[in-house]
Amino acid sequence: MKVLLVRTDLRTGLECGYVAPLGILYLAAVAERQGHEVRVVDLGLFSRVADVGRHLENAASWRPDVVGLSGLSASAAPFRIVAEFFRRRAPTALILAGGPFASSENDDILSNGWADYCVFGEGEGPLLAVLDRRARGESPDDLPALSHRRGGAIVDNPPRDFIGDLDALPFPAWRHHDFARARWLPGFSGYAVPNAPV
Ligand code: B12
Repeated sequence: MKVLLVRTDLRTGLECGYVAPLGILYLAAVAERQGHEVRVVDLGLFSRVADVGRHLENAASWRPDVVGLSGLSASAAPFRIVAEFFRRRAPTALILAGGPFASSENDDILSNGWADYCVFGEGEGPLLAVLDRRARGESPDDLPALSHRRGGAIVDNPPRDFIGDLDALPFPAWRHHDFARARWLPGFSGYAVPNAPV
């Protein structure tokens, strides 16, 4: 599967400045380990609208099978714009949302049609399970840690267990990070308490 992972937090939108998108770099690493092709677009790197547009156009022309969107709640506005962009420019792609915004405001995302599925909490297991189902042409509707819209209602599936052995995870796929633009690397972790208050 061709998997495009997009960080929707724009550079200028947040108070504390740029931090590397650790979550989607972990997701890129596990997806690549399973043999999927991955591209990452980190909108946090760009402050010019023209650059954002160019990178999104390039990504859409790659024709991803699955688009994974990641962002903070503070970035709801760009999240919406990016989601609507991929609905138009990659109409056959499945759109999956994860990270803090999708974990806390999945009903907003799903009822507006900005994603087909929201993942809450740790994303590695759910992402691989969705890719596996998608590759086999099967529905991910019943997978744990996912929510989706059915009719007028939002269906929240039960959560997954936290990852038991963090050492089994590959390192983040740093080759997707643009070190020329951003050298600051975080040394934090939210595993087992994803998206919980600091
Ligand atoms: C460490 C940390 C920081 C650090 C570094 C952050 C970083 N990006 O590296 C510092 C101190 C700099 C920081 C700053 C801020 N933070 Co902070 N931070 C955290 C903390 C404690 C852990 C984040 C982390 O590194 N997780 C590890 C990575 C690997 O996990 P992850 O990014 O969540 O990704 C996983 C899942 O979310 C999921 N996932 C993510 N994206 C996607 C996409 C798809 C498609 C899928 C399927 C899954 C998926 O899978 C990933 C792998 O398991 C969390 C609380 C927590 N326990 O999660 C708050 C948290 C993320 N921060 C928060 C906030 C508000 C901020 C600030 C906006 C504060 C401010 N006012 O400036 C800034 C924004 C910084 C920025 N530019 O991103 C909120 C976000 C709330 C929300 N709903 O948006 C959180 C959740 C805390 C809270 N509950 O209030 N933060």
